[in-house]
Amino acid sequence: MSGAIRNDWTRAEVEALFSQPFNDLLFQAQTLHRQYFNPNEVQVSTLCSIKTGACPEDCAYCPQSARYDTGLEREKLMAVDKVIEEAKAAKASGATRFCMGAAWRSPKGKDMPYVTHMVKGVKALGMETCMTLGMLDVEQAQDLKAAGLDYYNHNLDTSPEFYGDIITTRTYQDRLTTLANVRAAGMKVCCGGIVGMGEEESDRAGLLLQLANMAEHPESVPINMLVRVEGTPLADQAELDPFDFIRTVAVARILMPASHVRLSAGREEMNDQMQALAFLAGANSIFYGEKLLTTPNPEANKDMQLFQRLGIKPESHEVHETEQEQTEALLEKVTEAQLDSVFYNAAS
Ligand code: SAM
Ligand code: DTB
Ligand code: SF4
Repeated sequence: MSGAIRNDWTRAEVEALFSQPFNDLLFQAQTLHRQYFNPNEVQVSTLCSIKTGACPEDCAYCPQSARYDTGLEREKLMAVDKVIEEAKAAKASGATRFCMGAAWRSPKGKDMPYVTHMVKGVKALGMETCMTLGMLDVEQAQDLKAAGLDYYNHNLDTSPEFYGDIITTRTYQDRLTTLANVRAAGMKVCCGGIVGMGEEESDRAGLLLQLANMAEHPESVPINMLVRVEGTPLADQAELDPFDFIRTVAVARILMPASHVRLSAGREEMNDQMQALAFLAGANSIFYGEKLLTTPNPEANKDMQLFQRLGIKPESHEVHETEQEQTEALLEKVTEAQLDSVFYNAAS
């Protein structure tokens, strides 16, 4: 295994990686990981749900779909200044990237001024910005890029073959089109999926094959373990074998050696040993803070204790002077008056 970046993986190669003995797979993943990254650093992102619940889509895993009774309280789009306060708190507790998520099929025209102000305000704090707002058209992607958005998260979730069992309201191709629009606008891509939805190993291989054969690998690859939420169609899904989750992380690391692989949702149900194995398999990013979007995540100090026990340091995000100057200029445009007036009230 040379460690070169490849975009021509075959299904047989990916399935062979999954079939290896666990120790061989982990050794290979960790060896490659060390060619591209400091193995003792983990990137830290914090999530913020800027618009919660009442989503028209039918994603079978999701507590925010309006179609399932999950007892979730719906919330309107957050005010811009509140989002910036949350970002400041996330920065103070050590996050370098702030990821804003909305339970939308796609943003509407009237939403765009608010979300672009959020990007400008968070960027001005010197943090990396990420958003996940559903499908984007070409123009929306360009507007977000112009506002300074660094990353856009849009997951493929699973293999093309299993996808129709999980979501019927948007197609796999819709997702690929959004990802193409994000790339064309010049943003970094955050794209991954969920393990533990009842898929076969061949579906995990199918998802990773899609990601690894993109013309450019996603810079960030979130691997979520299904959070089984009462009221969703997947609430009673059988528990996943933890080693199958770790295998998926390891194969992602081998296929996309220069990408950050994020140990994403599901950490609340993982013990410290499992998380340590995920880091050994090549995961080098986490969501940090006691809430994901709507479900619990380990408390920040518990994560810091784990980092300390494992000798892991949070990866720093160097803000270069020119970048800082640019963001300060952006902040000047987001005047106090604008922030105060941007109190968005329409339910969307
Ligand atoms: N509405 C937007 C969309 O779907 O594109 C953005 C937010 S959505 C909550 C972002 C991602 O969170 C989904 O694509 C899915 O991978 C992940 N997710 C949602 N619910 C989850 C759950 N119960 N367990 C694990 N991952 C989940
Ligand atoms: C991703 O892949 N996982 C995050 C983020 N991208 C937006 C979301 C996880 C959501 C878990 C369920 C919830 O908290 O609502
Ligand atoms: Fe809506 Fe996103 Fe949840 Fe699907 S995953 S129901 S699009 S919030």
